[in-house]
Amino acid sequence: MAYRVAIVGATGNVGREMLQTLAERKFPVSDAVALASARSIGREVSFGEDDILKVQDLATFDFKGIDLVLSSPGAKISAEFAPRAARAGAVVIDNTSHWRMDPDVPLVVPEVNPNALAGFGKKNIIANPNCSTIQMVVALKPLHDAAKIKRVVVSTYQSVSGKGKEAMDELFTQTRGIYVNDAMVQEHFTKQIAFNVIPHIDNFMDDGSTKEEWKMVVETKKILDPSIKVHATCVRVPVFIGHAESVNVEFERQLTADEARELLREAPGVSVVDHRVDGGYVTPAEAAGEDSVFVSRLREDPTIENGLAFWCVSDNLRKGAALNAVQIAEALVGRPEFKKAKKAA
Ligand code: 2RA
Repeated sequence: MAYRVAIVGATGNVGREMLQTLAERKFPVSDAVALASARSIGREVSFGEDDILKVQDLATFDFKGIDLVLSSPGAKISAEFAPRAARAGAVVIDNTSHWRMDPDVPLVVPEVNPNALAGFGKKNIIANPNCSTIQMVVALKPLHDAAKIKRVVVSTYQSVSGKGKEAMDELFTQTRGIYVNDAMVQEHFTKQIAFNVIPHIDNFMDDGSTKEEWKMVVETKKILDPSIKVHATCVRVPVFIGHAESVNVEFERQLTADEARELLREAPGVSVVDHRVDGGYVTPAEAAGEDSVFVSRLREDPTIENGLAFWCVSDNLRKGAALNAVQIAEALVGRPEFKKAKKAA
C-alpha cells in the first residue's frame, strides 16, 4: 500500500529534509504534495533524485484524500491548519511546539515510546518532540530501563539550523563580515553569533528559564517518565548543523560507565563512539547528515550517588526533526489502529 503525503512548510530546513528522508527511506508514497504559505507558491522543491514538486498554497489546500501530513510550518500556522487536515481524514505528524503537551496528542520518539501512537485517533495529530529532547531521550531510555533515572542536568550546544535558514545565513554573513571588516548584521539572534555562544533559545519564562529549557523538562516527562526531574540550560553555538549535549544523570541504583556503554551499544538509534584518546568522541561536524544519536565521553560522576555523565550529538534536522517524523509515519502505518481507521474511511 502507498500513501498520499503532504509536506507542510516544504521550503523550510525541516520540510526539505522531510522530503529527502521520505525518499531515502523509500517510504511508500503514491503522491507527494508540497505546501507552504502564499509567498512560496510556485517555488520548486526536490523529492528524491528525480521529482520536483511545485509548492501549493497551504491556506486554500483541500486535504481530502491525503493520508499523512508531515508538517513543520511554525506553531501558529500548525494550530490553524492541523485540525482542518485532521477533519479531512489525514493524520498530521507535526514538528512544531503547538501540540506537544496536548494530553490528546501522542508525543513520540519511536525508539522510546512507540506504543503512545495508539492514541493518535483522538485528534488525528501526533507531535514530534523538540530536537534537543529527542536525542537526549533516545540515549536515556536504555539507561532508565536498567537503573531508573531520578534526575538529569543537561547543557545543550545547539546549532543555528534549529532556528531556520535565515539564522544559518546570519552565522555565515557575520563570520565572513568579521574577516573582511564589514558592518555586523544582527537580525535573528539577540547577540552576535559568529565566534560567540548565546545562552538563550526561545522566549524567557517567568521563572527565568527559557521555553527551550522548559520543553526539555516537560517533554522528557511526557515521553519517558513523569517522575524524572530535569534541569536544562540551552545554548546556541556557531555551528551550522548538529546539536550537542552534556548530560549528567542521577540513578536510583548504581550503573557503571562500562554497563552504560554496553546498554547503549545495544540500544536502537544509538551509536557509541567512546575511546579515551584524542578524537575518540563525536562532534556535530561528524554527526551532520547521519541518523544516529552518538554517545561519547561516558564516565561515572563521583560527586553524587549513582551519578553518570556523557556527551551526546545528533543531526538536529534529521533525528531531531525530519527523520523522527518519518520514523513515526513508518511505525504508524504498520499499526492495526491506523489500518482499521483507513479501512473505515
Ligand atoms: C532550536 N529547538 O534549535 C529548536 C528547533 N526545534 O532552536
